[in-house]
Amino acid sequence: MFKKVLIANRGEIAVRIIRACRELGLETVAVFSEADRSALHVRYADEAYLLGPAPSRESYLRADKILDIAKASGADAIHPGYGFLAEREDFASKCADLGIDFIGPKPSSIAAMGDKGKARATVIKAGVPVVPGTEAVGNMTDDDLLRVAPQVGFPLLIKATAGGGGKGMREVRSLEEMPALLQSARREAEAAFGDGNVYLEKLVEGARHIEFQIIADSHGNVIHLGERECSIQRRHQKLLEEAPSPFLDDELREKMGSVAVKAAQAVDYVNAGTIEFLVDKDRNFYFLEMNTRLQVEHPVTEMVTGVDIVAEQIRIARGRQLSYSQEQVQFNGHAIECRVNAEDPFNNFIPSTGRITHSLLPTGPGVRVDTGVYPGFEITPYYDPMIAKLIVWGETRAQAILRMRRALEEYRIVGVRTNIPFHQTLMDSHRFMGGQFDTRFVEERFSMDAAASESRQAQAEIAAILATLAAHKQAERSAQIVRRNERDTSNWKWVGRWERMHR
Ligand code: MV4
Repeated sequence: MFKKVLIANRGEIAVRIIRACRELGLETVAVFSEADRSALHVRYADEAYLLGPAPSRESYLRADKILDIAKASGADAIHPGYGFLAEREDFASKCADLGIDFIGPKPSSIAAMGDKGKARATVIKAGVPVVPGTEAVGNMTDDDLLRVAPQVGFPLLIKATAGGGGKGMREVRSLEEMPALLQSARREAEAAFGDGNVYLEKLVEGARHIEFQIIADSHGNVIHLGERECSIQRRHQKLLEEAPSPFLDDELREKMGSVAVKAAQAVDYVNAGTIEFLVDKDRNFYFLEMNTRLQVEHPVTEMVTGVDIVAEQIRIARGRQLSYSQEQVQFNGHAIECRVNAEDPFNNFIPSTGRITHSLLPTGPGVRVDTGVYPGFEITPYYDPMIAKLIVWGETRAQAILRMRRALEEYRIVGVRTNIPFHQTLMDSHRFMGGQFDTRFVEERFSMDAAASESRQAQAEIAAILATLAAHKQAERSAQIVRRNERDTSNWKWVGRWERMHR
């Protein structure tokens, strides 16, 4: 059983993983680039080793150097975090070859889900619904694709087999425009992944992006920890996630959750993973892809389930059984995460770099901040612009929104521009408050200008409305301490009895 974990990552997620290791009494080894000499994850770990120059390809993507450091430092496990080497089948196998435990899924599961065409075929066999489209595995020629396109139906999407993140994706409205779009999709996929292979899916319009957290142990136990609503994104970059989704009820949650478990089982999945679904207006849901890693937005699931997902990952990698059965997983309240990025929301979200001179973190009831930066740290252009995740918990969605508004107001970061004003505007948007949004919301229906002109008076009114809504929801809940069907009389009579009993 391993005792020393190398964290093959940087920033907030490296710090998050080191925290879990510390609680479990495990020693930690950090790795860092020349730009990250004074980074928080380096200070926080027991030991730290230089990888190389700032660019990822010369540092955090150097699998060979990371494995050398693991051997030299006596680390007997590696946690890859997200991004970088997290979903590289060859890296996971190399760890195994060297007798180092990879805290993540088996290489074969990474490979099976990494090829999106293969993933589709695999989950279809397991009875998981996918968007209608091509079902053949392997390379299809343009002629093949043009022949089946009318059967799939228009509008459709060309997607890259090696894909993810919307790269190499093209919307096709008619057969006539398809040859040119095939060519540009293949070119983009080839440039991004070194693989120009593509497949087709019918376009699902106005869909929400809802994903399920899975955890699975090496003894065959697989459970889900509910869903995260991830529709608030811009150019395929998520900006806010919440749990539960305001769009699901218990029945649909149970149905999608058991399908998510089936999809994970289809690739013999072990450790933490995520099943992504599209959910259309009529509540039809379709498997999109599986992310075979810990995700950025895992904290919202932790907040509503009480499960420490990173600690579970470590326990699973040590060969232990899951700490929970599906029945033991209870959902409590509502959590929202805002990704705080060093970018200017008033200037087309262009990245902002520089030294953070001052910062004041929000705290207080129901507030969690996961960050990898501190005053004095310099934000460089080499890595992802995300500098912190602000996560809040509330008993209801309305209370969580009120808390997020309060926490965003408390948050001070001086030295770089951040997207905090974007999140503040979002918290005041009626559509967001009402849960009425899909994946097009930020790009098509949201504007920073409209909000900038809104008066403070209007903002105060919104706060009052939300507070009333939160209070109402709470009153409603206290009137429903006994479940609806188990009660033999009306809510009002029941509340009367309850009050008499407690006089
Ligand atoms: C889709 C879709 C509509 N119909 N597939 C975008 C990235 C990739 N992971 C899958 N994506 C989509 N696939 C069908 N058949 C719409 C999207 C999509 C999307 C999905 C999730 C989150 C944000 C999105 C934004 C635009 C489009």
